[in-house]
Amino acid sequence: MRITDVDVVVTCPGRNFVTVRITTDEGVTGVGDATLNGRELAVASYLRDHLAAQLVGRDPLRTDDTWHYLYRGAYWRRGPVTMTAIAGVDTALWDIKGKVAGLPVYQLLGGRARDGVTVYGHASGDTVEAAVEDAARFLDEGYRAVRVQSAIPGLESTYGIGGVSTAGTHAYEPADAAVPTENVWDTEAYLDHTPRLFEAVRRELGPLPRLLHDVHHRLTPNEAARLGKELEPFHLTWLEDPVPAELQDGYRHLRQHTTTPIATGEVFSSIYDCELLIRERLIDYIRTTVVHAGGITHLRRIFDLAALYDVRSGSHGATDLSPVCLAAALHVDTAIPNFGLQEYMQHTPETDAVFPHSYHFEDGMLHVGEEPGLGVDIDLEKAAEYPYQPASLPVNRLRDGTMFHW
Ligand code: CS2
Ligand code: MG
Repeated sequence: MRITDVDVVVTCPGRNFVTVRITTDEGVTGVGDATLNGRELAVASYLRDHLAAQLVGRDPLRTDDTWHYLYRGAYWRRGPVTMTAIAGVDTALWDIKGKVAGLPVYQLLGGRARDGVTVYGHASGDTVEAAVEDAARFLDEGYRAVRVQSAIPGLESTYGIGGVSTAGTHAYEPADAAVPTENVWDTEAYLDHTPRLFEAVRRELGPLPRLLHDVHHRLTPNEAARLGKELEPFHLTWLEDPVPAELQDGYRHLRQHTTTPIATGEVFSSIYDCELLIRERLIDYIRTTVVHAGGITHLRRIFDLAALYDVRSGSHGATDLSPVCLAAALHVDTAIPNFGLQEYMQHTPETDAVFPHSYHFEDGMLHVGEEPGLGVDIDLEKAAEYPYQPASLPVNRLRDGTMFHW
């Protein structure tokens, strides 16, 4: 069997997605997500202009050799653009492998290790009361875990609150989408408010629901240690991205001061970005994803390393990761021994129509389909109805205008 065509489809059903579609000489096709929010065209060009010609003629079943061919062959290794491009190709090849084998991909990854994939939803609110109410709604819908974010008094906008599309992710304002909107941030206001949010959530919802919170890279290690300590009475399942992840030494300080579980990794693109955090048990959950960490081939290596150190998976699953990524993630989540949680922000109906899939939500869990491959595809006609729209994520400044972390 040989690869004959590598197509890169950019479509924007409410937000941009990049999909790799690989065709073989025996007519088998596979799809892979290659979306990098706000930098989509960089990945599309990497695939179209630098990888496609190298892939035609290759044996699609040689997934490991192809992965190393693209990783070692790039010379300029790692980074989100390179690893997202490799991820798109790798995921499409695993889809083909499953179809050729006549098995759902999780069967090729060790078989079913659990009945379903426990997910968490995103509760939020402009006030603490609204956030508590929203969290209760998710629990009523059967979710067994919920992330809770609320607006910060005195701040016009806060990550994860308001200004979001119906899909619950970051709305694009087409008028100025090419230029990021600027938000204002105040760390002290956030640190003062957040313990009160979780005090209210636990008072109203009780001690059992699994609660998560995303700091979104905005604290120093000492500020994060303070927040972690103040949240200890509320027993979070995880505090996410407490500090920017470049200087990982900061996690040692954090770990010395709080038992609040830590999750990070959605911005990581390789095992080398998280090896120290895992090996020193500085985190409890690793959030790397199929689409941004080199595909199924590399992600399973990260999770296998994590399993050695009792670190569990907690893959990112915002709506800027397409249903193709989510379907692939669910196959990995279904098979690995150290599964923790899977993020699940529901895509819009338009997105689901562009990416027909067989996974489904039931009883607080997502369940993969049993058909050969990943159980997801791209409807090329529908995708063509939604041309690319320039879009970028917001940026953050402090009240004095200092450029900060978004
Ligand atoms: C967030 C994401 O879901 C999360 O945990 O960190 O929504 C993140 O902001 C976006 O995926 C960025 O594109
Ligand atoms: Mg996050």
